[in-house]
Amino acid sequence: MRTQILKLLAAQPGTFVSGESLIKATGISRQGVWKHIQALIDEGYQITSAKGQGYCLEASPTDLTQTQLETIVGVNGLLDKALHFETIGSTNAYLKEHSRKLTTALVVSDEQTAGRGRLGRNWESAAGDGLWMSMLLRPPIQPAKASMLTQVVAVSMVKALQCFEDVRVSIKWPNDLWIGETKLCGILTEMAAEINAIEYVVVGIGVNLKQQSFPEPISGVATSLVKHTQMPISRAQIVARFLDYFKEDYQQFIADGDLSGFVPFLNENAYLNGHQVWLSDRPDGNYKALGVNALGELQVQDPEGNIVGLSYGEVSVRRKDYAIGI
Ligand code: BTX
Repeated sequence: MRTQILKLLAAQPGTFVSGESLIKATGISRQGVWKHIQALIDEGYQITSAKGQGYCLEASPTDLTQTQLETIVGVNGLLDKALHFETIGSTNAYLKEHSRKLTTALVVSDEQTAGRGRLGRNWESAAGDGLWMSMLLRPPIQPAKASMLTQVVAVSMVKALQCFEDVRVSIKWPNDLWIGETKLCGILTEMAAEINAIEYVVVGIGVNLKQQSFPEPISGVATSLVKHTQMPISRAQIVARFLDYFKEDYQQFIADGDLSGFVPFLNENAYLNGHQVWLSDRPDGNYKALGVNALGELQVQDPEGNIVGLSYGEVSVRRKDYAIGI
C-alpha cells in the first residue's frame, strides 16, 4: 500500500496530489493514507502536505544519514547499533575488527575501497552507487548451520526488493541475486566460531542500485536496479524494508534450526532450478539443478539420474545455457 501511494506521488513529482485521489486509488481511509505518508517521511522522503491540496513528493532520499539509519534500526529492534560511513575499506572487515566492542550491529557505507566477495574476490562498491552493508549477528546455532544465513538474507532481500513491482529478482544459489541473466547483489557470510559455538557471524550484502555501467571484467554480467525500474530508489527504504523482513525471517530460522520454512520461497524464486548446470569440480558432467533443500544444499541430478546435494562453498555453479555466469 505504501508503495502504491509512493508510486502515485512519484508519478507527479513536485506537484500536489489530492488526498481524495489517494483515498480513491488505494481504497483506504484518510487516516490510513496519512499513516503511510508519515511512514514514507520516516524513510527519508520529503513530502509536504497542504490543506485542500494534498501531498507533494519534493525529494526522494538520495543519501542515508547516521540519524536515519539509527531510526530505522531502532524502530526495527533486531540489532543494537547502527553505523553509517561515507567511506570504509569493507563493511564486513569493519565489523570483524570491532566485533569485541559490539553485540549486534548494522554498518552501511556510501563507498567501499576494498569491498570483498568470496575467496578474497573484489566487490566493486563505488561511492553512492549501491547499498553496501553488513550485519553483525550472534545466532544461537551450531557453526555448521551459519552458511544457511546467506539464504535467509537472500530471501529477505528478495522480499524487500519486491516493492519494485516492475523488477523480478531471483536467487542464484548460494549467494547472489540476479535480474534476468545479470548479477544485482552478492552476499558474503563470514564467521568466527569454536567447534561447538558461534562467536559471531557477519553477513555482508552488496546491492547495485544506480550504476549506468560497470568496469571490465564485470561489465557484461553486473546490473543495477536503476536499469530495470521506473520507481524512485531509496537506500533508506530498502534497508528499512529488508530489516523488517529479516527480523521475522531470522527469528523463524533460529526457531526452526534449518531452512524448512524457506524452501518453497527459495525454490519459487530460484535462478538455477530446472536448468542444466556447470559444476566447477565436475566440468564434464551433465547435471540438472532440481532445487534447494532444508539444509540449504542445492540438489542436482547427475548423468546417471542420481540426486546429489551440493553444499555451500563446495563448488561453483552456473547455468549451461548462459556461459558467462560468475
Ligand atoms: P562473489 O565471490 O560471489 O562474487 C564476486 C564476483 O562478482 C567478482 O569476482 C566479480 O566477478 C563480480 N563482481 C564484483 N563486483 C560486482 C558488483 N558490484 N556487481 C556484480 N558483480 C560484481 C559476492 O561474492 C559477495 C559480495 C558481497 C559484497 C558485500 S558489500 C558489503 C560487504 N562488505 C564487503 O566487503 N563485502 C560485502
